Amino acid sequence: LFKNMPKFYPIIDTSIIPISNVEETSQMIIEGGAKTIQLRGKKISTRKFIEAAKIIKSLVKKNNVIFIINDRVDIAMLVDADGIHLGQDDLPIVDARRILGKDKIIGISTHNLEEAAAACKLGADYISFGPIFSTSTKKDAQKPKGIDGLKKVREVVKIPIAAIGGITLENAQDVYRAGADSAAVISDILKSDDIKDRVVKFIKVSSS
Ligand code: 3NM
Repeated sequence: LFKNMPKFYPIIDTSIIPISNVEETSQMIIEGGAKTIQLRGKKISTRKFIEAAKIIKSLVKKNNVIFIINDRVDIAMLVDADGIHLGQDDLPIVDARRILGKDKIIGISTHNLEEAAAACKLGADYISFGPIFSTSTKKDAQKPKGIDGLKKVREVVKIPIAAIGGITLENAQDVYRAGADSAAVISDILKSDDIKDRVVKFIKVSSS
């Protein structure tokens, strides 16, 4: 289980931030007070993914920030990340667990009650659920599930839930009220003119 999952879960997506900005962006996110960071690189080369992962690892290590890598179990092992985040079409949870062992965090994206229940049964440490609101970041995202969709999942899922998809500073409070343990955010952070300040504000909302 992802115990004490941070309530704010920023994701550095290399389709929005070029590799050359990964270091500065991570630094801003950490200085803003985030306690976890995920690296997501859907279309970059393996070499570039590794480069970005090593940059973030060196920063999180100094700052006691939890580091989760999207999809690439091999790269998570290589840089000794704290865990991975899997998609429904990525490595199955059970196989990822066999490779990573019991001490690494394994999260998985879910989009309905069935996927959420299966994730729990298979030993995920947390799930993400979404998209809550409409998003243009994930091109193949499903129809928004809304706050009501989130509440329904909350009713049946005991493990931590990170709400994702279209979450902004303005609507973050709504996902916490609906029972999300965490709010996972890409564009509202990465497209901000002042990333550090935006993170500070998110953390303020998450702890109010
Ligand atoms: N996964 P933003 S929605 C990466 O529904 C991702 O599983 C989703 O980006 C899901 O915060 C999404 O910019 C995109 O909306 C989140």
